[in-house]
Amino acid sequence: SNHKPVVVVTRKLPEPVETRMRELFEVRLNPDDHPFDRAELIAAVRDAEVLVPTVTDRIDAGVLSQSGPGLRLIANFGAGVDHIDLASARTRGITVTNTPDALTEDTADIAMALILAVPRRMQAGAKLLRTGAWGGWSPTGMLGHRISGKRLGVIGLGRIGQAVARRARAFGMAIHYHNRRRVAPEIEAELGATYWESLDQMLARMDVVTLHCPHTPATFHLLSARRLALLPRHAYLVNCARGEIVDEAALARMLARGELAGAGLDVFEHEPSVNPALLGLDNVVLLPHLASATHEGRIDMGEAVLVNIKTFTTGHPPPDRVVAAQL
Ligand code: 8YV
Repeated sequence: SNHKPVVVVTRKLPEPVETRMRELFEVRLNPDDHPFDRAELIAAVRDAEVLVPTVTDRIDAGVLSQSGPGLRLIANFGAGVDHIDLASARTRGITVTNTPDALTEDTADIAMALILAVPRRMQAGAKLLRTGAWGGWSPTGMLGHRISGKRLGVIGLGRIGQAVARRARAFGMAIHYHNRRRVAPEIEAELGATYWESLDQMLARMDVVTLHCPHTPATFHLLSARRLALLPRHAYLVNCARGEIVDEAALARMLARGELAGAGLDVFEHEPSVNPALLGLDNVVLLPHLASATHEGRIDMGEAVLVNIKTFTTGHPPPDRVVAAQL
């Protein structure tokens, strides 16, 4: 048929992605890239047959309750879908897809960069230099900690977790992991990875811990104050997943008191605000949710969204289904 599905895109996407979308669909874009407020989101779910949201759109049950009968697909631009009420989408027969493969390597690169930057004190060193306080090289100046030979605990050994583990192994780290389920023996063998069924027991033995699980009701504050306290004082924490997985206030308190050695954070519990107690610390590297932010990655993400929409709207199951509703 000639019917072009009405696709509402909540944020400005890279030019080539928008051009391709315009060719294929009846598309409503957001040219000035302002984040939609609740009223705009409700208008979007009322009008759209396909909604393309991002992490900044809270598609909760209340918003979905206003959706029109035409809304059949939410094709998320991004991997994490914690901003979408999946149960409510399922109940309403709305399929949800994401873009899991497009950002794996870029996100793993930033996690690895933080695993290097924090123990090697790059933030403190850069500050020393830029404030004119650097007095020159000294045998005891700017000492950090070696990462090779140390233990990395990966929480969530999925696509991104495995890509980080592969990198860390190349840097000489020993890979440990906690996951809902043990991964395939070939993957454990390739990574030389040790499985810990007990997260608590793993935490107590790690030098660096990196988070790569999704944010779900089961992982909210997975690293609670109690669990953070299980980490050795010399341990570092890296989070490129979701801020909500860590009790950010407890983490900030512990870092300030020297109860943890440092942290590298690309995500925060209440983005875009960041716990003020973190801002003054030299033992943390704070990044503005940029782990997937490459020109190439955004094109790949757009491509994945297009494939999911095209497949779905031509009557086939899309490749990246998170919620598979009846077609
Ligand atoms: C994405 C992210 O760019 O994919 C994710 O889960 O957190 C980001 O890096 C964002 O989701 C876009 O919606």
